Amino acid sequence: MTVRIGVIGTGAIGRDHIDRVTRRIRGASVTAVTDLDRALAEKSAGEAKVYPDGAALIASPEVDAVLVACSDAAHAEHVLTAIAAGKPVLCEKPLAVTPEDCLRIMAAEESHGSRLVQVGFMRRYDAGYREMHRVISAGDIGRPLLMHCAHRNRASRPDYTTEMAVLSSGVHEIDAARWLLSDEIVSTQVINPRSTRHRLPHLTDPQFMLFETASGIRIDLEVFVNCRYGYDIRCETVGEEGLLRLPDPARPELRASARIGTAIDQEWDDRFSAAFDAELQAWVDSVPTGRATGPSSWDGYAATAVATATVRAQQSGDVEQVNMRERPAFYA
Ligand code: ISE
Repeated sequence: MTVRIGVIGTGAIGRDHIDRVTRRIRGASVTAVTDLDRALAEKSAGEAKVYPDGAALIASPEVDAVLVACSDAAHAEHVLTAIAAGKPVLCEKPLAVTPEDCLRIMAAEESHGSRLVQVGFMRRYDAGYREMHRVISAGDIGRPLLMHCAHRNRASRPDYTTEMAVLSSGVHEIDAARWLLSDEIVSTQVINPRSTRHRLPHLTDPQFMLFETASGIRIDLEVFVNCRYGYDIRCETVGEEGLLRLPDPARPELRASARIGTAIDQEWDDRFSAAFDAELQAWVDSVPTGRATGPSSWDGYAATAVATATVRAQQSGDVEQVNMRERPAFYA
């Protein structure tokens, strides 16, 4: 079976996914695209048909599965429409911008009766993160006590805001930490060091976030989106019996001019290209089975609940509690 995919949103990540499905993913093709900017959709469409909006694309008999890659605020609406149509959906992170919308998605999915939604937390498909997950789950570092993370971007776009450091960037580490530690984050705090002179005046950068999990593990996360030197993602877990560190991507070592060096990725799509491929392939493979396998709506909800509390913490300067529902048996 060739899975016929409809892509909603043809901005940077949408175009990246169209290219990926067209050139590298087995068993799928892009048959439909849409974007608020029709000219942009037409430019990215290739062989695919351009639809006037997300609802028309989802309803099309030429679409088996939906990939939501539009602006964050529109995710929930399209995911709910896809669930109502009984179509599998891969939604870029975040699942929705409010916990309430995530809960609506969970309720709709539960009434449908099986998992239809996969959330685009693609770090879970990165080889280094997967190995960390395996080692922690095997108990090789004993009980985890601490986690140190950093999320660094070379430079932020002019429309990037202080809140986006949590909602758009830090949310990746929030999900990765929950997944690696099999634990939920219960409280959050944000501390701001001196800001870099390489930021725009509206932005607080870098930021230092501190999380605590239900079992008492402490996680610190530096989000620094104008670090200048590259796209650098770090994660280190300290356990009772040992320490585990996310490997840097394998790059050859260059020895020249009396120095030793390796290249540093400059953008997210270089650093996580293989992870995105694996994520998309896993999603496409799951479509004919009728049951999504990757990060679930529950994971999307939990990440948004923590992110929302962290935005509160940015504003209050206090430790904020994360108010989360119990995990429904449906997502066990
Ligand atoms: C962007 O949305 C991403 O997902 C990137 O991985 C992240 O590094 C960047 O800061 C976000 O804005």
